[in-house]
Amino acid sequence: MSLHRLLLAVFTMLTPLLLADPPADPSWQLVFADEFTGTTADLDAKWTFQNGPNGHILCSRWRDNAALEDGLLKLVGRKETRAGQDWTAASCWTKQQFQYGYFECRYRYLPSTGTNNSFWIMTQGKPAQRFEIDINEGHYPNEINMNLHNWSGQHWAKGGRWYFGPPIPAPTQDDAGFQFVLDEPITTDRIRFVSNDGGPVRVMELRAFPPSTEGYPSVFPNVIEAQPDVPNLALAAQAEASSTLEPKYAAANAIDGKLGTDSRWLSKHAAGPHTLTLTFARPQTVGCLQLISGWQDAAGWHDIVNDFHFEFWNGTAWQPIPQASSKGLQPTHIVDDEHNLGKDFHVYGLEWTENELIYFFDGKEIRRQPHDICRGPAPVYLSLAIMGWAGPVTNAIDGQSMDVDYVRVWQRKPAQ
Ligand SMILES: [Ca+2]
Repeated sequence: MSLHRLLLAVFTMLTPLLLADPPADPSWQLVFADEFTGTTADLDAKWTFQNGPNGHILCSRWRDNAALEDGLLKLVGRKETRAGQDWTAASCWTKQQFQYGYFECRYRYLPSTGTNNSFWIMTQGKPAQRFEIDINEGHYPNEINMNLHNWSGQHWAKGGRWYFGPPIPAPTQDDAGFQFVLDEPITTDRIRFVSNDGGPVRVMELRAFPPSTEGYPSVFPNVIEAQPDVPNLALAAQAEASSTLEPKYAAANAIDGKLGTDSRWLSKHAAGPHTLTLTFARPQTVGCLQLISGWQDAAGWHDIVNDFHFEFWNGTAWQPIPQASSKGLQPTHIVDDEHNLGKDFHVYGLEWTENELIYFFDGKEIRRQPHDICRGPAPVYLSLAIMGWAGPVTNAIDGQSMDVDYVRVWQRKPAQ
C-alpha cells in the first residue's frame, strides 16, 4: 500500500461520519458522470427532456432551451409564448436511475429573481413508494431549498431553507415605519394598501395626512420635540381588508391610532395581493402616508412587510400612488458578490442512505434529515423554472441561463 493510500485509509477510519471527498475515498465508486463537454446533440445520450407546458409554474419547458457550450449545460430562460405560457425554460432527467449514493452537481444560478434552479431526484411512473428529494431548489440570489416530498397517499413535505452569507442584523423600529410624502397631493375618497407578500401581512397603523407646510408627525411619537399638529385623516375613515386572520386582528385595528402588538391588522395565510382599503366619508386631499408594519417584542421587530404599494380610487379605477411603495423583496441575508449564487459556481451535494439524507454545500454539511420512504430507484433531474414565488419575474431572465458544469454520482462499493 502506498503511503498516500495508507494515509487515506487512516483518515477514513478516523472520520467515519464525515463524508470524505468521494473521488479520493476508495470505498466509493463513480457510477455516473456527465461533464457536459461535447456538443448539444450529445445531451440526448444520457438525458431525457421535457417538451410541454407546466400548470404550476409560468413556463413551458423544451429540449430547444438546452445547449452545451464551453463545457457547460445551459438551461436557458426565454420570454416567448409557447404552449400557452409566456416563458420557456428546460428540464431534463437522467436515463440512468439510482438508489442511494453520493450525488453532486456544480452549477451557477440564472442571475435573476423569479427563477428556481433545481438539482433533484424523483421517482418516475407509479412505484409503490413515490418520493422527491430536492437537493437544491435554488432561488436567486442566495437561497438554497432542500425538500423531501412523499408522493404516495397523502402528500407531505419536510424542508429546510439555507441562506448563503451572513444574516442581516435584526430589523429595528426604523425598518418597521414608513413615511411617504407625496410630490403631488391626491384628492380621493379611497386609498388602499396592497401587498404581494405571502400572508399574514401585518399593519399596526396606517395614517393619511393632508398636505402640510409644517412637516408631519413622526412615524413613531417623539416626546422630546413638539410635533406638527396635522390631523390623521385615517382616524375618521372606514377600514376594510381583503382577509382577516382572526377577529382580534380586524382591519379597524390599523386605523385606531394605537401602536402595539395588540392593535394590528393581519391578513390570512395566503398568497397576495392582500389589500387594506380606507374609505373617507367625503373626498380628502392627502399629502402624506405613514405605515407601521410587523410586531415588536423584547428581541426587536419581526415580520415587517416587504413588498407593498399604495393606490387611490380615481372614480373609475385604482391608480398607483407614485412614490408610495416599498423597495421590493428584502433579502434576509447579506448578498454581496461573494454570496451571490448567480455569479459563481458552487457544488451542491447529497448523501442518500437507506435512513438518512445529508445535504452539502461546497463540501460542507448544511442539513441532515432522517427518512423512511426513499427506498427505490429514481433518476436525477436538472430543471430551470420561471415562477412567481421566488421574487419578481422580470425581463432580466430573458436569454440568461442556469449553467451546469457537471453531475457526478458515486455509490458505495459492495462489501468485499
Ligand atoms: Ca393600531
